[in-house]
Amino acid sequence: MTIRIQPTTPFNDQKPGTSGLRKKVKVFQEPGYLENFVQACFDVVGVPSGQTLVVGGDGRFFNDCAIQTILKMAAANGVTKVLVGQHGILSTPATSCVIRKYQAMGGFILSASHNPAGPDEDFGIKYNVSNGGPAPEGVTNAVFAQTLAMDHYKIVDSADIDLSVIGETQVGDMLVSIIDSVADYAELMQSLFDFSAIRQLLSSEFRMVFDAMHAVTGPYAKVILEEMLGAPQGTVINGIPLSDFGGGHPDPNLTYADALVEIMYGDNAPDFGAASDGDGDRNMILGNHFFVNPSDSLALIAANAHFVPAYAKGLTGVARSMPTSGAVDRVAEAMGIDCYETPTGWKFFGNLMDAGKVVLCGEESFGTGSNHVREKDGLWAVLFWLNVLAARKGESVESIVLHHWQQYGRNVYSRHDYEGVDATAAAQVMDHVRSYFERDLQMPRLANRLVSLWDDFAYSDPVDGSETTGQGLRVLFEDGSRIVFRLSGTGTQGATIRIYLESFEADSAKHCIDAQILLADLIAASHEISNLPQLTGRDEPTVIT
Ligand code: G16
Repeated sequence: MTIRIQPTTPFNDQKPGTSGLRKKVKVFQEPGYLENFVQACFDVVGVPSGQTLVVGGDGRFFNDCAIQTILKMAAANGVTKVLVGQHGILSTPATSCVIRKYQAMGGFILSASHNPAGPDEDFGIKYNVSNGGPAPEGVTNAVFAQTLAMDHYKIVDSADIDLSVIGETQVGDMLVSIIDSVADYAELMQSLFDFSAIRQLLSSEFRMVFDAMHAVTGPYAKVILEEMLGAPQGTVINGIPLSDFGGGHPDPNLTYADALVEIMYGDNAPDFGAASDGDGDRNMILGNHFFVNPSDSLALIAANAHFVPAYAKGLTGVARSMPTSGAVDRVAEAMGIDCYETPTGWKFFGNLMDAGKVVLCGEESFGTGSNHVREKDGLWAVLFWLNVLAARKGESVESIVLHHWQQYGRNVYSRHDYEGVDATAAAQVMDHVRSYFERDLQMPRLANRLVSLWDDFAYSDPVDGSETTGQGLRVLFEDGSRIVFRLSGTGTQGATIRIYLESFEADSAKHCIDAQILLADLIAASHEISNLPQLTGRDEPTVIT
């Protein structure tokens, strides 16, 4: 095996965002761009001898090319064995599952999640560590520093391998094992949930539809829902992964999952609808003419965990990202367990799960998961809901949510996204919020409420003591309401401003009122504090959740 030491020069824009490095495909196709990042990861994490690496992605355009390059670089960097999903396909939670099951050193996940795919769209890469979770900030910061100092990368000159055939082959001295993309993950799901109860539910009058949005979850959903659980053929729609996701935007929300929304809000709608995103870690849950807000979904999952075999013995604790509503906090309080508040990004849950402090985690951004892997997990959430629906025989999704609100009160919640905003204008919006509060020591009254605190959220990891600052501007009101302003860390074009709005409604007579109506005064206040309409020229959010 001949290792080629290829001279290179650094790129200065390889700082990983909320979840890895995401750029346009064209950027990744620049000579050395992918290679520099991969080499920086190997340089930082090191490659002890005898180690296994996992590589897979969501099947988007450039997935297979990137895998061939990574394999040649892994061989040159001394990796002993690589596990690759067949056709280069591994969902993000499945990658986490495989890393953990085979005690691999870590893995590369090739995905830009829900961002559109194709030659002119987005690509992404992130490194997950040996616990199966995204590399923590200490590692991603070190990788970024290393990318700024790159002068060479290592690669072997060998032919591309066939990713379509399950079996073993060699790249240089390194063994490559092409594995079934679904089997390990499906087996894990079977070990967590009451499959026979779900099978019974799916063979009854109950009707469901799962929209894989032409992204990675299709093959997983087909095997698990249709083959293992006996849901009728056709339950999974848009189930074939396409390299451009069929031209769609596989972000499971009310705007982009419009095909599913149409079915679930149409005549003769099914009882249950769900969708997952590009790489299979997000989920959206719908009932017949009913949307479950992701923050509520997390709270409901926690409150109903006793129905699910793997969680029936109780939860040690739960965690949510800061912008996620406090609905799960109320459940945790009632259960007498800890609830942690972390910055946005699944990587912040890893330490808490490894230390046994939390079992369930979730985010407002359609992410829910547990300590079964170290990523959020779209199909897991769908199976959790199905298990709960099977156990609470005959109850609809809507009735389960309304009962939950009756018991705990409703954390009325919404997120307003302003996508593709000019980056300078977005920075001005954030500055305007800061200066609004900095100009006066007195806390103002807004939306008929007294502001009790404003800050830029900072987090001190209770396990390793690491500090993370600048995680979102919070405006907290005396009555528990909140407005949070954050810039997204996952976009590739301009900036995305996210405004998170939350208030609490104890009166069940008001629980059915639309969140946008209940939050109208906070929405108006958010514009007043930030001057967003004037600074960005936008009257309406791009996406409302
Ligand atoms: C990623 C992260 C999540 C985060 C989400 C949104 O999800 O893993 O933790 O909540 O992005 O982040 P932002 O608000 O910075 O855009 P995914 O599904 O894109 O990998």
